[in-house]
Amino acid sequence: MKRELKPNFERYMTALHCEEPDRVPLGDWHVDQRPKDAFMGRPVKTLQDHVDFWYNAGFDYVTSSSGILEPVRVPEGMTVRGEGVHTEYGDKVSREWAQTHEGVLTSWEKYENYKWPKADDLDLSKWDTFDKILPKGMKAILLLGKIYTPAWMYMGAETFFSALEQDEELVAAIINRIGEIQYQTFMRVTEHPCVGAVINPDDIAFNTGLLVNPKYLRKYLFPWYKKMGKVCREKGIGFIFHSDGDCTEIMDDLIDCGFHAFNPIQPNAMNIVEVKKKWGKKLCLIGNLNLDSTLTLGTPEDVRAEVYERIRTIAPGGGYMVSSSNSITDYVPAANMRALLDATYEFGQYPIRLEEGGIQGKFWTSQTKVRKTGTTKVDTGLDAEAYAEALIANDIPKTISMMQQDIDGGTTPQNVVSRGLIPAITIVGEQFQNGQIYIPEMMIAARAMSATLDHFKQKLAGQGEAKKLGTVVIGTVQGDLHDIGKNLVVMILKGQGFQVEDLGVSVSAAKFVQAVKEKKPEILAIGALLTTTMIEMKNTIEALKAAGLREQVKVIVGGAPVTPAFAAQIGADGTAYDAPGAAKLCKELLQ
Ligand code: B1M
Repeated sequence: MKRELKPNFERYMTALHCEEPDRVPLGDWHVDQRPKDAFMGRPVKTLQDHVDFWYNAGFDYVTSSSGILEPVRVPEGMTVRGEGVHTEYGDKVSREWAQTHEGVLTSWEKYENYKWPKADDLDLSKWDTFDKILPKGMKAILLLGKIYTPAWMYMGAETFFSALEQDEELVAAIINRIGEIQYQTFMRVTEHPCVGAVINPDDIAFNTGLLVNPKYLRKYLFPWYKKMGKVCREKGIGFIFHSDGDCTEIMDDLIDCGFHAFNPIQPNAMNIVEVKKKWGKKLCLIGNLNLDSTLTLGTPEDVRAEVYERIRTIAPGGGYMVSSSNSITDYVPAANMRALLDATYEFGQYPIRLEEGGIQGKFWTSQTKVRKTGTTKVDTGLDAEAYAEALIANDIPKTISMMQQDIDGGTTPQNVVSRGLIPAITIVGEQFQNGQIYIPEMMIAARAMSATLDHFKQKLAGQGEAKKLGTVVIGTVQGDLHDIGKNLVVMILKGQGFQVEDLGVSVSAAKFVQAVKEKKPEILAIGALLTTTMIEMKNTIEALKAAGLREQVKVIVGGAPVTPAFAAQIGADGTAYDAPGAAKLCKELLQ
């Protein structure tokens, strides 16, 4: 489709103010290298090349990080490298990401001795260039302001989660240090006349809710956002918040921080129609085009149909921009990206008068998870609820003394575990599923349980080694480096009495097969968080079949994009939506 390219950042600002511009603007904040190159038909390398891409693709802006190097980056030696697979661009896409277990800032001593970057040392010269080279009507959008994400990356996710509950002051100090550096950089860059808006990409949520209790966000994070929001409002520039996942709990806080817009409204985490009803008059919505399915697995016609539907339902009245539900990744086919751009121009002219069912195409509507309520009450003769409370509070001495009392009262150590501690960790899991507690509390409870079991190791061994439920070999598939969820599954499985062999991230089908041969597990648990890597689950099952091992092991698959239909289609024995569900499923499969 031939589109008339007339960038006009006023259009973007009008949408940010929740009003109707001349047409619905495009709103993506990041496009990976491969789709950029494919769109331009040449490598996009220089600053001018990047500007050319954003201009020719039909955006009213170019986005950019602050400098050649980010002010706060994942420190040297803390990254792992993995391969992205199954892009349509042929070659393998290598990615580097922060490790989650152990960071570089894990103690006060390390914090004090760390050589922090200074805003003064940054090379911000590209902003002088933008001032000169941006085409008429275009502005630059600064990508800066994340504080929560670098904080956990510096500490390692697991250290960060436990420190929040156990050394809150250290987390506060790290967040403030990062906040200060980000703020100073933000102040320097926003002096440039080319800056039209700031997007703060700080992921604080996942599919079913916030990663941590919002009380911490309100205490340590939002004051920094608010400071930046005030400056943006005073300068008349846009301020946009990007976080994946379900942010329902803090939407009012975002308005209070001064954000004009919220992105990307992931369809399987938040229902955009509901979000529009509740907050659409105060927050412009940018996003919702399904990266899990339509953009990655659908056809250009499907993408066109989804853009049509989003514009039809969300754009009337203003305050909407079309964008993917994360970013245009390497595994979005070039034709699908083009369909998104073209359809936004085709259907986005105001006033919007699109009929329901106006065009055909298969697209995936919002399927958000409905939270469970309540916890299951089981009378085991021991006070499982009190155990659960002590575990969540990380009160190991209390759990130990409760266990000792129950043993003294005549229950065998084995039975205290099966009737007290295991039901307790099940309650903890249900509280997490209900949204009563967050990841740190669940993780701490799982660790407190293993410390308690450790304490009674000899007594349990005296009765014959505590019988393990079975062995689970687990890992994240090749090309996928997400492991926070998988690590939670490991902890809960261990808490429930499974022997767990964790193969880590980016595990090839061959490595899974080898582990099944060597460890002879009852269950193989395979995780993936990327649509493009889910296919590796199927490949692993096929490899097990080829090695003649499929009948010897039950296979479960899981992770945010995995559905029961997908699990059945690839021949898995089951799937679970979350970590407590995975443990329940493993138990069921062994019966
Ligand atoms: Co990424 N990321 N990420 N990311 N990231 C997602 C997953 C995404 C959904 C965000 C979005 O669309 N808005 C999206 C994937 C979309 C898709 O393909 N369907 C995405 C993308 C696109 C990417 C990159 C491609 C971004 C880019 O480069 N353009 C890139 C890929 C890197 C790679 O793997 N090759 C990338 C990178 C990263 C970070 C490194 C920055 C970081 C990962 C750090 C790490 O894990 N070491 C990260 C994060 C943190 C996320 C989000 C924000 C949060 C994931 C998380 O840790 N959640 C995520 C957004 C989201 O989930 N909505 C997103 C907390 C965790 C407890 O939940 O993992 O869902 P979860 O686990 C749950 C359940 O799923 C279940 O139990 C857990 C809870 O009890 N579960 C299982 C998990 N594994 C299971 C296994 C089972 C059973 C249940 O049985 C085997």
